[in-house]
Amino acid sequence: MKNYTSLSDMENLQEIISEALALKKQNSSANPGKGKTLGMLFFNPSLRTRLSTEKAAKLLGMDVMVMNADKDGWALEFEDGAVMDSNKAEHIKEAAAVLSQYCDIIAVRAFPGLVDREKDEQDLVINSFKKYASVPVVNLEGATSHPLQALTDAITVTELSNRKRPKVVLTWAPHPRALPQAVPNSFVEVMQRMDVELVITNPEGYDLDPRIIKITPVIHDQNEALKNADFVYVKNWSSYEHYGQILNEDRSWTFDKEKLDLTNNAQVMHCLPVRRNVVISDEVLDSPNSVVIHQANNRTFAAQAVLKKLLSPPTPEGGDSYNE
Ligand code: AN0
Ligand code: CP
Repeated sequence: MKNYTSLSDMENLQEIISEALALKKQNSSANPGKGKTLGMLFFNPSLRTRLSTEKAAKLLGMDVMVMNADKDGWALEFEDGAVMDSNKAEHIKEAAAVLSQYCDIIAVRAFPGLVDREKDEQDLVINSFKKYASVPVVNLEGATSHPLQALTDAITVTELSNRKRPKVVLTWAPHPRALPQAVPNSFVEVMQRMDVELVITNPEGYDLDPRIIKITPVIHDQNEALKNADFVYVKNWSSYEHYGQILNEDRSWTFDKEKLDLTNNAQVMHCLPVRRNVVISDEVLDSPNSVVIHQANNRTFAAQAVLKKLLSPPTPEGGDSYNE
């Protein structure tokens, strides 16, 4: 594997889920990361991604350097050919090349602006690192995807499912701030690669990118969609159609006990951070149905499996080489 910036970088989902679960059982591992350094750049806040990825790297024997790039780094210019006479002090070309001298893997978090859809879809920060770094790049949540969260979610469903083809419902929930579509996009993409019955439910105007939805059913009646669900993944996102806007804050979409009662005693997932009693009620989050902490724990093993794969020597057949 050359990079992990999108789910499509991961050819064999089942293999990497098994690897992550084996690493989870193992507790410690051989040290494929000894003498190697992971550099993490955060352009936005994080709790889980930052700490679970650092922990994963250390479990593999790696050294870790973390920078809050938005606060501590030079303001970066991403435009090719820019005349840099304003507030941007450093070009991504030098920044990525220099980081590649210090790090064996570079991991980056950079949220979308949620104003200009075409611009966000270029995922400029992650893709520029990919273009100008000479080492593998890992997406720690970019403008349109969060593949490490999605791998975690696939691992969690695999681990906790007690039936052959569980019904998995992704439901929108209200939130006071405009949030990206990255988490639901990646969740849908990864579930489409699993043996599950996936249903998406959201209010009118909140349909995700049709290129992500593909043939997955979208039901605008939440109560209808929740029927017989074995897993419910709750998440807010801002409108894709009316890009970045909050069209409604309808609290009738909050996932509470009444909604849970419509399901097949579903296990309730959320990537966290979650706003209690807006997105999910206290009663549900504090009930045995909530698996959000179990899910957050799995972030470590997802990251460990991905970092391990990126550290493994290129295969002679090519494909996994990252030195071309
Ligand atoms: C972010 C989001 O929805 O993409 C990060 C989630 C992992 N959430 C918030 O900003 C609250
Ligand atoms: N789920 C997740 O990515 O959490 P953080 O934003 O805290 O990293």
